[in-house]
Amino acid sequence: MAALQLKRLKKVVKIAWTRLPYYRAKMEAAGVKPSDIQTLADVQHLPFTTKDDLRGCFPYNGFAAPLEKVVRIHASSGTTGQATVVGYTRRDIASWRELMARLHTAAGITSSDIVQIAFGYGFFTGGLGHHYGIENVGAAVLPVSSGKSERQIQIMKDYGTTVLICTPSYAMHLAEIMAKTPDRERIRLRLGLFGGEAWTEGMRRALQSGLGVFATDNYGLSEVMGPGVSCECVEQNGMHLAEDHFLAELINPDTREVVADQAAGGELVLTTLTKEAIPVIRYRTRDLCHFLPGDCPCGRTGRRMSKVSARSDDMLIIRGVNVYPQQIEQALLSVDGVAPYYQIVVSRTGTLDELEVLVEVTEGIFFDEMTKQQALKEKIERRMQVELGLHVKVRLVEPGSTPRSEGKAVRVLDKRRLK
Ligand code: DLL
Repeated sequence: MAALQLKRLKKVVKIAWTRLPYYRAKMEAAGVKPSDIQTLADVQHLPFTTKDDLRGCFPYNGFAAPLEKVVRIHASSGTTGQATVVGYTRRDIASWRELMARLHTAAGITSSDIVQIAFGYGFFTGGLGHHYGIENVGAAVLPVSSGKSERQIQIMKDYGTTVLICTPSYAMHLAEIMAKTPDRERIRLRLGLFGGEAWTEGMRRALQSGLGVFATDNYGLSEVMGPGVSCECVEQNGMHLAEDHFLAELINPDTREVVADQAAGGELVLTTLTKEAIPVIRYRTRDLCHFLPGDCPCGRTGRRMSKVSARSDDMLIIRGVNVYPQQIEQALLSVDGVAPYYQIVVSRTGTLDELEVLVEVTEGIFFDEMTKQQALKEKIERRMQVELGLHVKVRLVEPGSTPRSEGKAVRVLDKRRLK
């Protein structure tokens, strides 16, 4: 694998040098040239690529292949600013399809499955990315796309869906609707492949019991391809990286040095090794994770990354304490009686930041007497204090009152930014 990666790395660096002016300028500024790449460790001498670099290439300046070789274009809009455009040559699409089929097979999908894709189809890579992999495995795809949640459930019943693919937050919303559906026994779901956003083990438990599935995680980002960068297998213990297509490093996001202890973790940095249309070198994903030691009992060799614990740019600083939304989710879902629907609200009174979490409770508890509600609220607040080292105000709210997502959930309402 290392020999293959080195061969591919040398090639991609040469291509970037000759065909990507923005990247060549960076290399020249850093004083490195393609011939300096002699070992895999030499990747560390190469400059990073950031989302802003790619935005600056809008729409086609980051393409290393001529447009007539490009057969597909996706884009990631993000919440602010210019979209990042990604292109694929025929070969890129073929590798993507192959990687997706690997992912689906690792998660247990076979040609007998009926797979409902409830990711958005369109510029977002989730829908079409998964679609082609499923076809490659030979299972049947139901290309439903996201939204129209009641209809999603009806389709599951009518078509005998066995696998659901979407974001974990949308899956949670579907679970909620499913709980109220009259003839639930008609639903034959057995697997759930969830990705596109961070989710905790507590959310996995809630999804597995709510939907009656075995749930696995899969990770990717449009800048380097889309889904398919890494995926869990049936061991549910770390995501296998597609190392023949991506070279993965972990860096300390502050010093930008490669971390010595990979098990301790850092920010994931990815270099595409085979992409033709848009090769990306040392892309700073902002996603925090660690690498898992040892081999996976499934028999796949190579490196596994942990679930993504957070995005470095999602970090909230509350009265000097760093808090990630996933830590809040983890603390919350470890308390009995809490439904996995919540919203984080950050506000400022005078100079003081406040963190409030609106937590939906199961119907029984909501209609319980005040003393029981108060006890639960205090229990959650204590758990938050222990886990986050911060006093968090908890407000118990009625079931169904926090926003539901059909794609990626927006968990944080930062009122400080609205002022
Ligand atoms: O979300 C690609 C994708 C689609 C992956 C469907 C998996 C399934 P983007 O819209 O460019 O691409 O967003 C990429 O989403 O940098 C992470 O922050 C986050 N993300 C994606 N998958 C996971 C995951 C797609 N499994 C950004 N766990 C990434 C945690 C994830 N975060």
